[in-house]
Amino acid sequence: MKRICINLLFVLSFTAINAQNPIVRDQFTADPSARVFGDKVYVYPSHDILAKDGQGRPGWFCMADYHVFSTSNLTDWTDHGVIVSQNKVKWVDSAAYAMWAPDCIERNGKYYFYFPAIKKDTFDGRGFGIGVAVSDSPYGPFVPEEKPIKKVHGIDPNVFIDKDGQAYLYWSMRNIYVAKLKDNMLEIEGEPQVIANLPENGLKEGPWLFERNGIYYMTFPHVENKTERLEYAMGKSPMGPFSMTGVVMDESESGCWTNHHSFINFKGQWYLFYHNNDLSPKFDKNRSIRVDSLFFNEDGTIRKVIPTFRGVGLTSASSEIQIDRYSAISKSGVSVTLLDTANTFKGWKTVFENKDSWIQYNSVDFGKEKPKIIVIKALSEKGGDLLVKTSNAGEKIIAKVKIPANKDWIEIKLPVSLSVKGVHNIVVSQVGDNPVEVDWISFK
Ligand code: FUB
Repeated sequence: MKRICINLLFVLSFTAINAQNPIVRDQFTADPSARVFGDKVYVYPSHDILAKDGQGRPGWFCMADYHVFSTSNLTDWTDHGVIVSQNKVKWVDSAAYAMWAPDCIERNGKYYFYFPAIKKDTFDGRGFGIGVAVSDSPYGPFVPEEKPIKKVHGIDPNVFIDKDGQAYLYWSMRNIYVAKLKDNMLEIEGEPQVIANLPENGLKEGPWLFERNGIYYMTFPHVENKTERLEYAMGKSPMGPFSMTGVVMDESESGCWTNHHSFINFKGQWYLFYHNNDLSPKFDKNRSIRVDSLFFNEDGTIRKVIPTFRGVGLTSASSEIQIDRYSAISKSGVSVTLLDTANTFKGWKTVFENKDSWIQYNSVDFGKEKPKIIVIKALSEKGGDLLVKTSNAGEKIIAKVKIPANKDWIEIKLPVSLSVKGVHNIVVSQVGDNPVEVDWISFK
């Protein structure tokens, strides 16, 4: 009976979340460490919350626990709930709310979750330490070690296991440090070393080390100008030396001061996970994680990633397609705004203001069954007209949609005029003179 209840609780803690950027829309998430375990991608982010009185430092990051999210298609994400929280770890000062950027890695069937937090005074002085919690599965339950890792003082742990089986721990505290991990994955061997040849001025943090074709990439956020951008250095060994090579992602347009990232190769494609303050435009300590595709040049250098709203993965035609997470947009006449500034978790809407303005949303999967009905959630005070068409494989009209005059949101359903199967890019354009707002479109 006890086991049935526990299993039931576990299932109830799942939350399904859809794709596009940001990938988690019902809570704030930051510092995404993505990992491929088996045939799924797992993301271990920090969990920003809005601080209440007495929770940590006012106006600053506030984080009490960690969730893990998983997906098998990079579109449908599952929230597995809380895996570690500050009040369940003996060495952590649970008044600090400083469970900053974590990482997780698998070794011999065990999952090691590394996390920074502020220590209680009783543990070798205050300040940030890095702890480990261990589990038999990627989504827990994780059991935290009683003490933080000895001789490691800092934040943003990252673990890399080389082809010869040697594991390395990287972390930051002004500089970026590295140390070999012992086989138990819980202690370091020898003394931490500073990674040399990285920029001397401007904060560096959030290291992420990966290897591709014999090249070791030391990647990290760095404040070269006013806010963080993602940079990288290349080397021939996990401990360096590395040579500074370039920029993976420029500073965010939103002005979000931090960025923090990870790289994965999933089913032959490289992806960059990072964060921005999409759901909290006025307070950049409440962030949201994103993912975009990443490509290399022939010489192993990384092509700069331009952040997108569309993100990655296919979007099912039968889901509520958020066209405001667009792939392309006309130069004028159309804009994207929050549906409700008092509750940003409600997402965004597309506002068509001028005739001929348009928005394009790529990779909609119509599957094998041709849809018969299009549904559009829209609002147009004077009544408006939209055209929905495919943009790849020749432009074809899917539906002409008349939006009746209405002061409130309504769902308009009408038959589609084109049979579409498979994956298509779609374009929605304004063909009438009156403004129209769209929340989502869907095909049944
Ligand atoms: O999330 C708190 C801190 O902000 C992280 O540890 C840094 O990398 C930065 O993203």
